[in-house]
Amino acid sequence: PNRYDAQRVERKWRETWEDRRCFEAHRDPERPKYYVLEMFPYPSGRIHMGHVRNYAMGDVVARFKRARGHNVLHPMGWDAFGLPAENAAVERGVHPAKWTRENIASMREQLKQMGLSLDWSREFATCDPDYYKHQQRLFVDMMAAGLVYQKSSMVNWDPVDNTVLANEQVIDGMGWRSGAPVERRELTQWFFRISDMAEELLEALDGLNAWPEKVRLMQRNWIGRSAGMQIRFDLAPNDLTDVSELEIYTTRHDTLFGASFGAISVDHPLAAELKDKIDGLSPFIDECRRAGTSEAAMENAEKRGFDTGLQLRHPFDPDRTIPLFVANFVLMEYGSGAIFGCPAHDQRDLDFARKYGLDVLPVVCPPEVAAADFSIGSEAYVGPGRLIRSRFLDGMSIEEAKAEVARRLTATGAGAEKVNYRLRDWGVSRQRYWGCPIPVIHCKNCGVVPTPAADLPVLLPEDVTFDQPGNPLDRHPTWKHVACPSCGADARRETDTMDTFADSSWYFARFTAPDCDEPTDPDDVGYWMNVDQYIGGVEHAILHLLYSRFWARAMHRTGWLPVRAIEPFDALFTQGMVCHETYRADGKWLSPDEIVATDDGLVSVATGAKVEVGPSIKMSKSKKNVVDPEAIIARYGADTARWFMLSDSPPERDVEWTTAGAEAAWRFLQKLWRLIDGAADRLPAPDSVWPATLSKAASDLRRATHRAIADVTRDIEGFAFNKAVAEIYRLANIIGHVDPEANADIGFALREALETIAQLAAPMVPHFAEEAWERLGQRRILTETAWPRADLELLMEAEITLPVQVNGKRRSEIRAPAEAGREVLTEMALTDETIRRFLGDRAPKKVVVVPGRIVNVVL
Ligand code: ANZ
Ligand code: ZN
Repeated sequence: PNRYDAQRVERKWRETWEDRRCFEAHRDPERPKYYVLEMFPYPSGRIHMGHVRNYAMGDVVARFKRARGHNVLHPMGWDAFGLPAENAAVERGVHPAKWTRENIASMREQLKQMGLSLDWSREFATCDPDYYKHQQRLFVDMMAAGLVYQKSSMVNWDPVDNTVLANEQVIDGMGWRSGAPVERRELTQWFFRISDMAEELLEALDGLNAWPEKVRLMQRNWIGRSAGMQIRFDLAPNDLTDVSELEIYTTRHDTLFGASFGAISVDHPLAAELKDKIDGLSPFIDECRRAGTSEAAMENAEKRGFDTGLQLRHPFDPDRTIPLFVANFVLMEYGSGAIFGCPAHDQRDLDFARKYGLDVLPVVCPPEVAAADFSIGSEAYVGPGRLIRSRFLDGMSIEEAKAEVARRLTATGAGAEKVNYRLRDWGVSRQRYWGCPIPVIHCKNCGVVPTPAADLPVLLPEDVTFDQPGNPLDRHPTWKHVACPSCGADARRETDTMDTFADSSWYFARFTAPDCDEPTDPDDVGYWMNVDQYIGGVEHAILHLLYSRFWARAMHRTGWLPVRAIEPFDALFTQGMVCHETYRADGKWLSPDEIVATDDGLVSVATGAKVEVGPSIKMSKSKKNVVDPEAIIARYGADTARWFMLSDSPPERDVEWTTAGAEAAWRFLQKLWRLIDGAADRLPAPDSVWPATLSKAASDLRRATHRAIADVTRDIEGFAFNKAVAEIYRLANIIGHVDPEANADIGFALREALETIAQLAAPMVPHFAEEAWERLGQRRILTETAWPRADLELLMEAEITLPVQVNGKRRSEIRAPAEAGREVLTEMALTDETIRRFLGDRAPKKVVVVPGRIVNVVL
């Protein structure tokens, strides 16, 4: 018998597919289109097991849909701009373009080894001028549509390197290279007006039924709609400022009588005005700013305030005043950058009040508690209840009190109901080289002038240096000096580049016509969009998907996407992670190939020290628990890697990579090959005419085959790839027990079973399946063959109805496979709804089964 040689077979079929251009997509109005996309990779240099899992899943879908008659688009590209390339330039002196191109070249080779049914003719990288040119065009169009603007905002500033840092370059508040404490600085930056679409982006989530509920929830929380009030507080006269009132935002206006202080953000205009007039305020503000700009940094920082000495008047009681603080926990970008604090009903306010000795005035009393007995200790009360100590609100529920406060304040003009969103506008300016240049020109006469479409792309210059900190574009000797397109005067190019999230916010649309000389082609984008199935990691559940949804809308408004493509991704699947055990010896992490099994257990290859085995966690370089896909493919072939990835756990859950599992997958393919290879020469020729009647053995096999077709089809459609794999194992097992000599007609059923198993396994192990198909004498390649159809009649016959009795009386009936044995029938009878209800918690004494006839439960 021929041993199955994965390396040879896989190379052969990849070449065949490539020669026949099997996976190049073309518009075809005759067939239903299907666009399947996996999140494109960042070209870090090597593919990892997470990629293997992601792309194997996408490939199952693509191959399955193709076999089912869909016109499939399944493209691949590279999310190629970004910081690591620049870091490589700084650290190793290699140009970001060269580093990126080389990484792409090696990762492309690795991906090709996986035998993915990708349309490589559509490949692009986001750093291709031919891609970012169109991104610049979209930016300019978005500017014209009012979706882009400039404003001054805070950035992370490294005071030693004199450079702006991305959030990921700030580690525990320190600059990643300098180690110096990072400061917040104001800088003029570009923004996308995503907050304008907050309501739309929120509402449309309801329609995305084929998205995981948890992702929709994360998006909802990120958008963070909150309905509250904007309320005016007057400032008591003072000699520090002429400002006479302050707008605050609250979602708990019911607690207004519990207010015991007011607070403004350190970035509030009033704080800026008071800064140099009050001793100690300026250093306080500087210190707060040093804590970093990220929301998380502000959330986690200790709550601190500075008493300005100013007083706010209570809106319902001008004689009552509360102190005004400048506080580090009030964000300028949310609401109005000013709050009133109600310590009794907000934990943060309570901590603050305890720290600064402020009043704690409970105004919402929990149900079943007497107002007189109610007091606040170290925990704020945030539950439901009735209003107390609140004059005209007393006795009302929270909702009633909110309505009453809203009514009164609106009537006097002191307040207005307001919806706020947590979602802020998207700052896209990066003071970096390796990104898409923002295509605008600053002219002293004309202001900001967009680069005319005819002058695009604004190319990144190649001759840049990384020997000093800061933005290489900014210090380039000539690049930024241009003539104003509008008046011809000497002008300056924008030296900021776009956040790389912009690059990945519309690539899916570009794949529909990657060579078009405009951003999209109406026919192509109209035919292919939306993406029918998007697959990727849950780590992109918020920003990437939200930004893509925003761009889709922006592209629609600017005419680059047809109406029905406003939501870019019809269905979304988020796969789990790939995990592996961790190993430690001599106090160091060891990789799986630095250890070896001995009689005394696992030891370190280098030192012989005993290895401690840790839990299975996400593969990561820092824990060294990574397995290199290239090594696995070289050893077992791509099919084995794919099969194991798909077989072990449900796709949405984490999977643990083990050597034993990979070997088992390999052995299964070997065994299946022996079955096919051993039988192939003894089977009736393909397409021979079946005998008129079949023996029992042959019909049983047929039934198992068609059951497998029905089940695998259902499982792939439902993203239950592990179950599909299990069905294939089961069918293989049945085939393995068939005696080819049993009957004259068994060969027909056996041929059908073997052909079917090749077809069903093809989405997962495509090279193997092609080889098996060919070995079975088929001339047409499997990739160009339609998916098998289950003969429903065969399956119907296969099910019978059995009566179920309890103590001899008929109580219910079950539908069961005709061949079901005692165990299966017992279980089915006892789990039948009617019988379960009938039995209650009485345990049956015994169950009498006559297979094919009846089940009797004896109590
Ligand atoms: C008074 C109050 C009393 C509040 C109470 C809460 C509980 P969401 O739901 O997220 O919108 N707030 C308003 N603007 C803020 C800002 N710029 N920075 C920090 N906090 C701000 O949160 C709204 C609540 O967060 C508002 O309601 C306000 O505090 C605070 F018992 O007002 B509340
Ligand atoms: Zn000009």
